Amino acid sequence: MSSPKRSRHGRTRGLPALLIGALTLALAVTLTGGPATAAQQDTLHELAAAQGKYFGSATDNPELPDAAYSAILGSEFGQITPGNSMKWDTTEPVQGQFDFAKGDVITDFAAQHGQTVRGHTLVWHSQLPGWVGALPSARVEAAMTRHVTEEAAHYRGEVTAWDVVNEPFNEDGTFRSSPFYTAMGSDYIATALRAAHAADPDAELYLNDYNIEGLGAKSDAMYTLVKELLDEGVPLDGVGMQAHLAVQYGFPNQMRANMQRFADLGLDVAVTELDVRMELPADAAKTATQSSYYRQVVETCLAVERCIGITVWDYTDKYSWVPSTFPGQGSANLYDENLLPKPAHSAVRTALGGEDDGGDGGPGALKAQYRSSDSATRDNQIKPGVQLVNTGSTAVSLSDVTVRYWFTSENGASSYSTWCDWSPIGCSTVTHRVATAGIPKAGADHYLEVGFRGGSLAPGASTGEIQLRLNKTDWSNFDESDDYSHGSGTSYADALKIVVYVGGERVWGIEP
Ligand code: 9MR
Repeated sequence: MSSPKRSRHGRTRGLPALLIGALTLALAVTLTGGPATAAQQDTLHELAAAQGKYFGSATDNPELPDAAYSAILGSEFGQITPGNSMKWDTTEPVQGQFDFAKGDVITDFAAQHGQTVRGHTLVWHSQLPGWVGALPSARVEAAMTRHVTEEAAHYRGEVTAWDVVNEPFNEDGTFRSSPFYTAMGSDYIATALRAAHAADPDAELYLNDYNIEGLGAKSDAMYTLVKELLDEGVPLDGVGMQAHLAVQYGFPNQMRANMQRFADLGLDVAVTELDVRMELPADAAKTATQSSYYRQVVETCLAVERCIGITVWDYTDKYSWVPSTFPGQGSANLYDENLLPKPAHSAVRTALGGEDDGGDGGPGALKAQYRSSDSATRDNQIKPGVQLVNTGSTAVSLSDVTVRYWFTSENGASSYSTWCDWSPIGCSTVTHRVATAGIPKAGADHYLEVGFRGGSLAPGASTGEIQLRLNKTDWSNFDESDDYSHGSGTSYADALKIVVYVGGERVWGIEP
């Protein structure tokens, strides 16, 4: 059996600076480069990697064009699993006609972002093309072996681990019926593992199932099976515990002891599909339970040496499988539908040894509202109106807060004048400057950064509008129509493209 692969360590992600400015009401700022750097916050994967584990996420091809989504996927996670694109119905929809195009998009994304890939899945009763079920029993083994061989060979060197067989058991621990079980009995599992090993001897080979996280009939069945496979010398490296948890069903029974008994057989264990759903609407109690479940899963994996890592079954509620499968349930993921970290994210961070990121609705729960005070998109000034609202339950110290409005400079001078024209909190308390984006993005090569010299925003309170204005020092024109943060609304509304940071950590909005 090969040794577990550890994903790489040490990537860092630039995060915005906390600015303590001494800027006057109207100040020309000459650009000298990128923004100052603040203390860098480790990603979930970096925190996990420091403990010898990986932290990953499922993803799916239709989600990748969502730039804000893929930016987080590519930076926060060290491992990805394709949610659908390596399944049999996608990869061999017609017998003998293999199509790896969608899965290749996922492995390419991983390669570009220095991530490992868990392959999911070679043999499963679900998402099987109709032709497999229609085969005479005598031809199923050859078809299965061919499928496993072709796919594992195709991804050799690109997939570090395979869920070779997915969900082989019923809840009571009996074998689940499938064309494979019907044709071969439980021997299909050993046959599939041997075929995968022959096709990719370096891949870690897993059996993967749900409701095997705790001690119980189903995990007992998995335990008995893997022990037999190991005794027979069948190539098997690990057990994947999906961990689709729900606050209403309780935390798995003795998860640590259960994980440890598999580890004691010499197997790796991975948490492969973690999410924690709840009956909607979410409330404080359910949210707290959810955070606790996420935290306990992380603590369990950290406590079991052979637990090699955790994969969440996508990281955002925006792309969760839950609402369509369990009507009335949802909010299962670490980030909300606006890609903002939820309390569970803080729970995972702190369990991994990181600092609390303020995603607990406590200090730092701010939102930005915006209106355009300027109907002319092609003149020499940009006039955003911005206000901040404290949506949390604790006061926020404004001197910790920065706000960014992204725009493009077009041609002309590279120095700017920035202005606060009016605000009920007093422009003398508001700082402002223009800086170049560290990595220029479409619609965003510069940003106006607003800060505060002091003051505090009580729960529920708003700063009231801050009327901002900027121009290039040569007064050449802008074209605001393609500016990332620009909007045409003339009354204040929540604005996700205005990004708010507390202590350098993003608490609202989506970066370009
Ligand atoms: O996330 C997947 C979803 O997009 C598919 O519609 C669904 C179809 O069964 O499969 C989901 O992923 C499943 C995974 O492959 C195996 N474990 C359960 C996951 C959630 O259903």
